[in-house]
Amino acid sequence: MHSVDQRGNQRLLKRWGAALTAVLLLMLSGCAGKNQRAAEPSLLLGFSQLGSESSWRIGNTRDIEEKASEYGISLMMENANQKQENQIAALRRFIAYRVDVIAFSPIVEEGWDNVLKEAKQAGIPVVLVDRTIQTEEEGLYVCLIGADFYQEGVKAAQYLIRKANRMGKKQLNIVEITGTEDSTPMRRRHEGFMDTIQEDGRLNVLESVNGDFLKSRGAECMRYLLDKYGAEIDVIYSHNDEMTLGALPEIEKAGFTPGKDMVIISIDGGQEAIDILKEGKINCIVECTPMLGATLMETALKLKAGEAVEPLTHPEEKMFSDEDDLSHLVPRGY
Ligand code: GYE
Repeated sequence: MHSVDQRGNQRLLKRWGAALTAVLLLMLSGCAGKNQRAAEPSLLLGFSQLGSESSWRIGNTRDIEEKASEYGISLMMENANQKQENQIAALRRFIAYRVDVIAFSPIVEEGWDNVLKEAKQAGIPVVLVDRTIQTEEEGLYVCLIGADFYQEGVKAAQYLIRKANRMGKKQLNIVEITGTEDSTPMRRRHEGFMDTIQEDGRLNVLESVNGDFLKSRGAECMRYLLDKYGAEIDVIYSHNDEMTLGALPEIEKAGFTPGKDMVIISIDGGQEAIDILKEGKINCIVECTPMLGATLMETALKLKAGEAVEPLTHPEEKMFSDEDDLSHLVPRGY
């Protein structure tokens, strides 16, 4: 026989026990859910990065890695160290691995048909990031997420026309240091610039040389141009910050003040170049943002779900120059 008190205590214990079991079960099921999610990510994305040639590229790689983890996407990232053959090999590994979506930043525009046909046969959608490609066959990739490089060239030229007006000169001699041969940004930044300055009789291009988007090559190109043209050079149009950063010390070593004796125009807008723009040694930087990761992840998720995606996405881009108040610029993040 139990007393009334004893029965009451037992009932209380039972109730607490049940509550405790429920809480434990809930916690366990929560853990299982999490483990399950970690073991089975929503999507496997293979991304072939072209290299590590610039702070733009390093910022782009970091952004894609960060956004993949934010979106719960499992990322296979491969770096091709500036070689197309390494990128093709990476794409083949992604196909063999049967990833859900392939994305890559093509180093050059031509030469992708075969490997992309293999991806198509395997039923794996391909997204181009940053640069585009030329193919003989249509439908070898789904979409492109990247900047409007032609417009970047136009903006650089429009700045120069305004600068020429302010300088009041009859003629300005330009040297151009271009990016990687046969790459989209090299081709379009050149075309946009040339098409725009064509309308202005004062602007004269002395020579275009190839700097491969590299700082060391930017310095080499600048030494060559200074040897050949010296004080004749009024303007340097460089296709990226890295080459600009290589060229500036050479200009100074040759006895000229960049930003004053020579107008310096660059593209990208990484922190180091922006700081030099603020010092006055660069006159204008056309922004090219490497932050393409979020759009890539959203696109990949849509493709996995069988939804339609935008065939072309250009990020919004600004310009920074000696025409602006740059004191409130937030840190660039690359
Ligand atoms: O401007 C340059 C990088 O393709 C937009 O490649 C990219 C370019 C960028 O190496 O710095």
